[in-house]
Amino acid sequence: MNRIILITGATAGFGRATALKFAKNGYNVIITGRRKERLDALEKELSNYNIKVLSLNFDVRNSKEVESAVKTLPEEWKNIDILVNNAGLAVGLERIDAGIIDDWDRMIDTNIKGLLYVTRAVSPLMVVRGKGHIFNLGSIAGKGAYEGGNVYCATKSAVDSLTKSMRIDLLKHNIRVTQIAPGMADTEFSLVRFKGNAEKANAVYKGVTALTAEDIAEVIYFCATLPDHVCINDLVITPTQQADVYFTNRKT
Ligand code: NDP
Ligand code: 8X3
Repeated sequence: MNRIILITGATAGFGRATALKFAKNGYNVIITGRRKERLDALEKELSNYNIKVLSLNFDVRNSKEVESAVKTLPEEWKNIDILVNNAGLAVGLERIDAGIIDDWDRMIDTNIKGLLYVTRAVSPLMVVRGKGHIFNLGSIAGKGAYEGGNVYCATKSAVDSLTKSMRIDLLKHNIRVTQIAPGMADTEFSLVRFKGNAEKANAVYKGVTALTAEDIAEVIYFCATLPDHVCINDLVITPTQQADVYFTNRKT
């Protein structure tokens, strides 16, 4: 059996591009997400690459669903080499005094608790084998706060911190843990953040050549295919026109 990668949030953006990148390079791929029709379409597309594909349809916020999906994996699929904790979202950009509690809950439950549930289910499978590589999708939002980013930034700071502790906890088991912390990337991220308002979403990328999902997939593939003794701990990547969460050089 080829090497196996499990990607959360493979129905769009970084997750989808990562599934394609690894499939093209001979990995068997476990794709996960909530939108079943997208999983089905991607499964079909990935099957063109002479690899095996398995779809798992679950919500990372549901610990029971996550646990059961991983527990009931066919034996040969339990040898997961790479886990990409990618599923996540920002919802809203309200200042703290006007924040919408349901939006806060969605971000905390998905970006922090969901990542923990998936890691709790998958990491013991790596521990048993004494090898593995876990990627966590952080963000430059976890490195610096911005107006209205409050809870989203806090969830990504949590990912930053969890990545460090996961690397320590899993050290003696020979498991690599890498945070990828992107800046502005043109995916469905802003459409989700602005609840389907395309005008607001497009404005985020105005005058900037943003990162693409394929750029991030390329970086994940690079980190994953370095020699086994090399672990990239933390990789911050922005468009050339963006220095950090505050400074962006927009062309008008
Ligand atoms: P997209 O919106 O394009 O994709 C998000 C993916 O996450 C989708 O596949 C979605 O699948 C999945 N997802 C969301 N919520 C859940 C859930 N509850 N259960 C299971 N899957 C879920 O966004 P990106 O690809 O841009 O974002 C991926 C990650 O990268 C996120 O963690 C994001 O915070 C982070 N990031 C994004 C940046 C950007 O500018 N785009 C920059 C820095 C970090 P489905 O809806 O089918 O469940
Ligand atoms: C997404 C990047 O700067 O829009 O995590 O929060 S940012």
